[in-house]
Amino acid sequence: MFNRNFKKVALIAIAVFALALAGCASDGGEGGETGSLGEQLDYTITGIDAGAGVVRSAEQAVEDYGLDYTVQTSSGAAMTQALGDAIANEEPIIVTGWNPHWKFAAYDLKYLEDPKGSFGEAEDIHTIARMGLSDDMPEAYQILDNFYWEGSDMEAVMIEVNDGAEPADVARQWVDDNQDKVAEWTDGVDPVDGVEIDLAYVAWDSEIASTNVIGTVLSDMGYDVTLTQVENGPMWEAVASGQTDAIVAAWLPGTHGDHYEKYDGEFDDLGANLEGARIGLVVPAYMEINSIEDLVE
Ligand code: PBE
Repeated sequence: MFNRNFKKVALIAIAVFALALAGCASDGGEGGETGSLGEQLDYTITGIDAGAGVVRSAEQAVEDYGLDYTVQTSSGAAMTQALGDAIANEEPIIVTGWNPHWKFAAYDLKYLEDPKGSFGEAEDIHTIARMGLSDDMPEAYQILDNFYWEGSDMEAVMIEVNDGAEPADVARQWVDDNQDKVAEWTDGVDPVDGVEIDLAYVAWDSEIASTNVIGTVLSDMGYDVTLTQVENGPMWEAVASGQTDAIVAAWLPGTHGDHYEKYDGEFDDLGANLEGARIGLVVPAYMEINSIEDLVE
């Protein structure tokens, strides 16, 4: 008798406890998940390499908007992996993003509005040569100075690389398929015979694309081309000190503005090779937030 009553009470207690738990879970739940958006995201913005300008700008945004978030650094590849995984599971995610980038063709994404301007305005990507390159390698200098393409060109290369092809092979194919553009870059320039040239770059998908393409063009003109992969800070230091001959990966005026100022006068800015680039916080289109301000709790 006592035993039966005890069982009944215990069952009721469990039922009440379970109901209370369910009530808590639905409280403030978003998209069927539990907790606030910040809790679901573990207050994390998925960043890329620590040296990237977009990571620095994201940290600036955390400060400007007074967010409780931290920017987790990793790599461009880890970021796109996390983005793909989140989208496959329809989970929320916030990444440090930029375009040109293949992710906008692969997924339905949006930039979060940035009313405080932490990420700056539209950016251009510049070609920067070391001091003295114009005298030492006038042919390469001329080609680098002429190098200019569209975001859609860069994205076409990035998409193929993301599909698994070797960057050098994709660049080869792009150069073969776009001889009209390449002819403008090499117009009136004489070929050379095995002169060594070094281009430094960071392993961002966009810069893997551009550096391989211009490297292929220089190689076709007779240069013995080395592509040296480094981090962002060392890339700027290398072109300022003359350790590398040129970079085509300078995002200006905002993203790499600090490096530009630091080494101003120690390099030769050849101007934009691509216009209308952008950086910011990027989320899947299915997320309900539209502005960085929506992350303030
Ligand atoms: N990026 C791609 C770089 C520049 C090119 C936006 C990741 C950066 O943030 O420094």
